[in-house]
Amino acid sequence: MTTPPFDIEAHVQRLTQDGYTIIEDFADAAALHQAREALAPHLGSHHGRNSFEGFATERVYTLVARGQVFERLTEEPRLLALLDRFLQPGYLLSASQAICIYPGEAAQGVHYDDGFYRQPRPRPAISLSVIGAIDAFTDTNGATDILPGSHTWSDEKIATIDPHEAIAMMRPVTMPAGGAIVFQGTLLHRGGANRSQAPRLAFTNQYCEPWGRTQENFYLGVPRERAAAMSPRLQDLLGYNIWPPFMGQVTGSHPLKSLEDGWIAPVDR
Ligand SMILES: O=C(O)CCC(=O)C(=O)O
Repeated sequence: MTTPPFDIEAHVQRLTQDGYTIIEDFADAAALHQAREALAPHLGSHHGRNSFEGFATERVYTLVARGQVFERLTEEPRLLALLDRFLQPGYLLSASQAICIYPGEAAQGVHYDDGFYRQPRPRPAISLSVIGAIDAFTDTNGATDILPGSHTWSDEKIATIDPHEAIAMMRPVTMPAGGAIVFQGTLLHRGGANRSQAPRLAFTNQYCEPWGRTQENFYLGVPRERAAAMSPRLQDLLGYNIWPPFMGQVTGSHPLKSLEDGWIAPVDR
């Protein structure tokens, strides 16, 4: 079976109009297998600490540093080509995690991913998110629920809409294993309730404008040797670059210098 060519303009149009788009063949079977293997040691030991993380949900943070498969998924060329159309050059990886929603989990609170930047809406998204299905997303297993078109809503509309009406407008993103939804940081959504008998495993990354503070502090979370071994594009996404004229400098130097062998912070000399 041949895969249809990637129609970037159609994806850009859907992201612009509806606030989301789906790449059905985002990860192939080999990548899914590698993702499961890489995640296995980290799953089965803990649950979320609050209703947002999900009491019957397991999250594995700093995913980008937990296996080469996640490095590849983080810099997937079609995804980056889409992000290039919405975020300024130099955009950053803001969050990277696996989310396993177990049977019995309730639906998450409705939210939008760039809400913590606290800038008035309507406005362009400050981040974009990708959620990839390692298990197929079905009507019952906790598929992400989205509210199409809500990326354009004002603060007032979000504050005043009847919550029942908003929830009635939501729809689950059903997609095969390997599919991924890409959506604007302004789109209302939630992790769905898992009413099935099996877990729902997904990976998700968020990418933010180059001037924004990232959710995860990857300088501390990703070991320096691991960051040094990553591709230049990933190093850039992790913040090892300058956003002109000098955001991101390290004691007056380019941050990539800090990944060189034997580098010691000059403050100690
Ligand atoms: O797991 C999901 O489907 C969505 C999770 C989510 O939106 C979040 O944690 O911010």
